[in-house]
Amino acid sequence: MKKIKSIAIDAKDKTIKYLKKVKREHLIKKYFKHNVLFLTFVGTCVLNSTMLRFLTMHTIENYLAFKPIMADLAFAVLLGSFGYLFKPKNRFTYFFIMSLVLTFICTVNSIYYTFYTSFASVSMLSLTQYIGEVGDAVTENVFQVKDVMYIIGPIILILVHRYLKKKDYYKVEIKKVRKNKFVKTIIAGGIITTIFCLTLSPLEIGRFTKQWNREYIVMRFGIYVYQVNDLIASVQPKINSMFGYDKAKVEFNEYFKDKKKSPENEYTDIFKDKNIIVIHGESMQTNTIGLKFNDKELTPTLNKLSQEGMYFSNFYSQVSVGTSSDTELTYNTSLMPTQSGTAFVSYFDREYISTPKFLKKQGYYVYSMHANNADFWNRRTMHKSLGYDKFYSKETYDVKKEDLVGLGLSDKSFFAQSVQKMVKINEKHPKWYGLSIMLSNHTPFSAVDKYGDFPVDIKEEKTNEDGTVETISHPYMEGTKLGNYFKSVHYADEALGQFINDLDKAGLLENSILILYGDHDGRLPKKDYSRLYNYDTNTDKVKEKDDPTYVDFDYYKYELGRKVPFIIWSKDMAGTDLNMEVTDVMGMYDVMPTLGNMLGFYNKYALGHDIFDIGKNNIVVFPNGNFVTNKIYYNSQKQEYLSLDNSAVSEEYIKEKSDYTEKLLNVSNNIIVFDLLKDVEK
Ligand code: GP9
Ligand code: MN
Repeated sequence: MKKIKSIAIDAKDKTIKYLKKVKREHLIKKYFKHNVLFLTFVGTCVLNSTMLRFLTMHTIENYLAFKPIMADLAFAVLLGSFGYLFKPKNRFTYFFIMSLVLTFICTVNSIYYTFYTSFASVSMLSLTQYIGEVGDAVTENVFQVKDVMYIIGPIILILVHRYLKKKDYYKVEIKKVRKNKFVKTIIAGGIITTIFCLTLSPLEIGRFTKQWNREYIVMRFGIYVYQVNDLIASVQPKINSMFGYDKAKVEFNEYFKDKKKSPENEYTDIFKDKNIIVIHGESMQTNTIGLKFNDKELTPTLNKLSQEGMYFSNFYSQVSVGTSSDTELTYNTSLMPTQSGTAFVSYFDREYISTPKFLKKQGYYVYSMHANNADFWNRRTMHKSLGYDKFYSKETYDVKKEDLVGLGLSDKSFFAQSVQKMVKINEKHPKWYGLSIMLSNHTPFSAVDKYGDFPVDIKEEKTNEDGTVETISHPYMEGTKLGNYFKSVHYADEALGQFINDLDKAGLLENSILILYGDHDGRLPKKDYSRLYNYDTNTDKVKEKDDPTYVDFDYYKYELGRKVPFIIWSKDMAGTDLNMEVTDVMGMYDVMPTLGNMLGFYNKYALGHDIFDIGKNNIVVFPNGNFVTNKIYYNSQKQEYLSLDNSAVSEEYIKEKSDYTEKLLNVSNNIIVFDLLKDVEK
C-alpha cells in the first residue's frame, strides 16, 4: 500500500515538474513551430470530416458534436504519426497522398449522401448495379460545389508546404529522432483514442459493431472511423467464405438429400392468386393481445384480427443481432440469421430462394414499403436480392415534421400514404403481394406525448364517509418502460386499425389476405414484467417474494413471453373453418413453408416446416442454440430445460433436438456464407 502511495506521489511530482518545464521552456510553442506540416495535416483532416457532417446531416447535434471531432482527431493523429517515419524531405509526399485519399472518401460520401441520405460502403463496390447507380450520381452531381470543396485539405497542405520550403524548414533528421517523434505521436493518438472510447455508451458500441445505421455511426465516430470499420466489415464475409467451402457443400447435400415435398393438405393452394398484404409489426408481442387497462382493450385491432382469423398463438421470431432485418430474412427465405454479422449488411450479394421470387414467377407484382431511410439495414440493396420489384422507402413518402413519432414517419401517416400507393398498384397489376414495415412502435418507446391517451395506471373508485365517490389512481405501469411500450403498442394498434379501415374503403380487402407478424419482442426489462404481474395497489410496490400470489418472472417466463403474433386474416374469414387458433409451437422460419403451401409454391431448401404438416412435432430453434418444442423450452447455455407440459423428457430427446438445432444453424449459416443456393435447381 505504502509502495503504491509513493509511486503515485512520484508520478504527481514528475508531472508537475514536466508541466513547469513545458511552461519555462515554451515547449508548446516549440512543438507547434517544429510540427507545422503534421498539425496542418491533422487540422485539415478534422476540418474536412466536420464539413462533411455539416453539409450532410443538418441537425444542431451534428454542428456541435464533440465525439466525432475527437474520433477524427484520434484517427488523424494515428495516421499522421507514420509521417515521422519518413525523412523530412519526403514527409510532405506522405501527408499529401493520405490527404488525397481522405478527401476522396469525403467527396464520395458527399455525393452518395445526396442520392441516398446515407454513407457509402466499400462492400457495395462489388455490386455492378451499385456502380451503375453511383455512376449516374457522379455524372449528375459532379459540378456541385459542396462535393468538391474537400479539396481544400490538400490545397492548404500544398500552400503550407511551399511556405515551409521557402523558410528552409526541412532540416535533416537522424533515424533515432524520427523514430522518437513517431513513437511519441502514436502514443498521443492512443491516448486520444482511449479517452474517446471511454465516452462511448453501450448503445453506441453496439451500433458501431453492427454497422447498419450508417448515419448514426458517422454522427458519433466521424467519417474516417466509419469507413475503416466499414472496410473491415466488408472484408470479413469474404474471409469467412474463403475456407471450408467443400465441407460445407458436403454437409449441405447430406442435409437436403432425402427431403421430399410433403403431400397436399387441406390448406394447399387456398390463397392462390389472392392479393397479399403483409404487415411487419415492429416490436409487437403476443402478450399484448387481450390485455386490458381500466377495462380498455390495449390492442383492439390485434384482438379482432386474432379472433376472426387464423391465429398462431405460440409463435416466435428467431432474430439475432440483425433484429428487424433478421426477421425479414427468415420470413422471406426460411433461413436463420448468420452467426456473425448480419445477412442484410454482410451477405446481401448471396443467392436467396425467397417468397417474392416464387410469387413473381406466378405473375405477382411484389413490393415492399417502409417510410424509413432506404439504407437502414441495407434494405435498398437487400430487398432487391430478395426479389422485390420495388421498395417504396422514405424518399417516396411525404415526411412532415408534425407526423414524426419515434424513429421517423408515424405509422398512421405511413399507412395513410401507403393506401394511396396501393390503390395505384391495384389498378396497374392483376395481382400483387406487398410488405408494409411499421416503425413507430420502436424502442425506446419514449415518444409518449405522441402515442395518444392510454393510461396504464389502475383506477379505483372510493366511497368517502360522506357518501361522495372519488376516483383514485395507482401508478402501476405509468412511468415504466413496459408501461410506455404499452402506450406505444396501443398507438401502433390504432394505426393498424385505421389502415384496415382505409384498405376496406378503397376496396382493397375484397380479394386480399392480410398477414401480420411481430418482428421481434420489445426487449423490455424483466423487472417491469415483475411489476406487471405482482403489483400491490396498497403499497404501490411489487409484492414480496414470500407472498403466496407472487409470480416469479424468471428466465423461462421471460423467454416464453417473447412470443410475437402471427395472424392470417381476411374480411370474410370469421366463422369459417379457417377461423381458428393454432397452438403448436411455430417459428418465423415456418412461415415460408406454411404460406408456400397456401399460395402454391415449394422451397426444398427451407429450414422450417409447414405447420399444418409438422403440427405438434415442430421445433423452433434460436440463433443462440436454445430451442422450444410443445414439450420443453431448452436453455443451451445452462443445458437445462423447462417442461411445458409437466412431463419429463428423456436425455435422448434433448440430445436429438440439440443435435438437430446445431446442425440446422450450421447448415443455414453455410448456405449464406458460402452462397450454396447459387448452384441448386430452383
Ligand atoms: C429500421 C427499423 C427498425 O428501419 O425497421 O429496425 P430494428 O431496430 O427493429 O432492427
Ligand atoms: Mn424491428
